[in-house]
Amino acid sequence: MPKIFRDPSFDSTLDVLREGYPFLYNRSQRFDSDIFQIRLMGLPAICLHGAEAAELFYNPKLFIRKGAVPRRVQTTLMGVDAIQTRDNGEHRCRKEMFMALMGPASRERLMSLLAGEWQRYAHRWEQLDKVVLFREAQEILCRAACAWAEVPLAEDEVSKRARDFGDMVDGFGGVGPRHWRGKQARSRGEKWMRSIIRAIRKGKLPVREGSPAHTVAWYRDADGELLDVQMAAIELLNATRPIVAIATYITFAALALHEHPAYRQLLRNPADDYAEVFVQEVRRYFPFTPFVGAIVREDFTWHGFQFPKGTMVLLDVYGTNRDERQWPDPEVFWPERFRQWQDNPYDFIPQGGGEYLTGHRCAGEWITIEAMKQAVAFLNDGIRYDVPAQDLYYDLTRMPTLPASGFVLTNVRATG
Ligand code: PAM
Repeated sequence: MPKIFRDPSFDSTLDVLREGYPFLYNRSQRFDSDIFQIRLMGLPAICLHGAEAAELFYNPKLFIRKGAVPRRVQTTLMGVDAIQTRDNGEHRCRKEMFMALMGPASRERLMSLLAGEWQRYAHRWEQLDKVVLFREAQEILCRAACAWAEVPLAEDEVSKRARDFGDMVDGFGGVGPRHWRGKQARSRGEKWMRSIIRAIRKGKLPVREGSPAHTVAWYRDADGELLDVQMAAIELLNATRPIVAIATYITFAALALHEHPAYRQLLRNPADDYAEVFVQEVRRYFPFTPFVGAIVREDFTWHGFQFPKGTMVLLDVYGTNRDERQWPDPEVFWPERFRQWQDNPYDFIPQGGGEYLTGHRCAGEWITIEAMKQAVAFLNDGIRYDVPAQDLYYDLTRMPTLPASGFVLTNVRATG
């Protein structure tokens, strides 16, 4: 029986933080293998890379999520015991609730709210000396996400709530102050959402049936019970915060437009949906999620390698999106590569792979793609702007990462 190659390092926890996104990718290349083992926080972890391994990882019969998400990620990004950590019928039932919010009419409503906000902000930006796109996009997305979810948001709360959503995301790979900021943002966010859930259930806050706030507040879990107020608050954050997180991809899309201005013309061709391949390449090329984890459900073997029950398994998201077998010249930004892509749910996994309903693939992936296409069209044609000298470097050892300046625009003129 073949043995899984072990990284000679005694424990890799510090190396993960030191190397950041390419940690697993570096090793899969160094060991020339799609599977190897490390020790992480003192425990063995089997690491997987590439499409074939992703297909294994996303088989819900072989893996569970309970116990796979570090507590520090739950207390900042996702919420403790939220859908991302659930399995079996419990996960399926809750995922149906999230997917019910992702239908065409609901997505269209969100996109139309977003379109209005981009227009409004464009006129505001004309009065400003400079605009930090990342921060402004977070506010725009926060306003639209709350309006879409029917979560009331007073004008004087907007920047604070947008910042809190952002800090929850920013906390997932942070230690020290960044982690604490993420935790505090989550505490405030959960308190806010608890008050909304209570108000809806007491009939004090009227919300439309089918809206995200109504759906979460009145959702009955697999056991037929309403979620407790805290869990409902966590899941309402899970329906809204990831929309604000799209600001990261929008900022990277602005960077791509800046670094490859030739695409501006191609994006204007009405006969071609070039925006689709452009935003897919942004999601492939620029880093967001470094890896995801799961736990082996029962002993099994794969290609003769043993996976003992209870072992932590990590899937290399960053490296799978630059696997040369599927993505030749992975370090070249080249949207046309997506013309040939066969929609394989395992070789391109920026927001997870596999199935939406039965698996842990991000429910908001379609929203992400549509919001990015809209933002790219807006940056290309909705405004004119200058990009002054600034620090556009994004540090791969920081998770999540972003161009250091947040992408500054000056001399903004709205075209509409
Ligand atoms: C959201 O949920 O708001 C969308 C953004 C999610 C992106 C990151 C997902 C990260 C998942 C696991 C990360 C573990 C990394 C730990 C690094 C030390």
